[in-house]
Amino acid sequence: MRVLFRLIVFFYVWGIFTAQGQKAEESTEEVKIEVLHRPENCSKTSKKGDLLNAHYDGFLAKDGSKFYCSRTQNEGHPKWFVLGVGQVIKGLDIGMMDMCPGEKRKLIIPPSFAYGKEGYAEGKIPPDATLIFEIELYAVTKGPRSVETFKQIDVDNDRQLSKTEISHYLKKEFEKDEKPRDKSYQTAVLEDFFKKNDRDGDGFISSKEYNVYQHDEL
Ligand SMILES: [Ca+2]
Ligand SMILES: [Ca+2]
Repeated sequence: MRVLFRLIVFFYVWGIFTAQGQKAEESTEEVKIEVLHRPENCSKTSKKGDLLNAHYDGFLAKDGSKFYCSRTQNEGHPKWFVLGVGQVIKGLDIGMMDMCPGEKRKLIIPPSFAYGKEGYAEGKIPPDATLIFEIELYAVTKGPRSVETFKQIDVDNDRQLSKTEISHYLKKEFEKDEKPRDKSYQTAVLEDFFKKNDRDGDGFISSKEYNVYQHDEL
């Protein structure tokens, strides 16, 4: 209890201290999330490891100038990225959790969750910049290493994947593919998969070895 109390005091004092130190900047060190639009039907929301498809515009908080617009890139196609694994800046990883397809958000991201003291010259972001993102999320899909996929492959449900189970899964996946693949190709993929993922070399892929994103549900 005493430790907890001290921690609370510490964060309280630290909060006052940083608030005074940053009078000019409004941001306390957290990502602010403003939901601009949330669809009525929202059956699934984004989680760590999901593959997201979104458009976003980025602005500098200090003067509102736009430094990024996904609509002007890649022929206007929305961006795909995996959530929560550091493919995007930390502020986006945090601010895009629990979003449903069709939702729009505005995020205010302090420098410590964006490009920090260094800034990002290539992206025209100055040091210590607070960023504002306007996001429209189109799709949330299970990432390649999702819990669901693991369970689907693990036919005997012993929480590890044998070569037979993976080979069976690959065969089905390849059958869905439009281009037929021969057996040697499948074997090569399987061998390569084990070489890269069976880190303790026991001939099975454990949930931990499979799940590069360390889902906590497994
Ligand atoms: Ca198994
Ligand atoms: Ca293993």
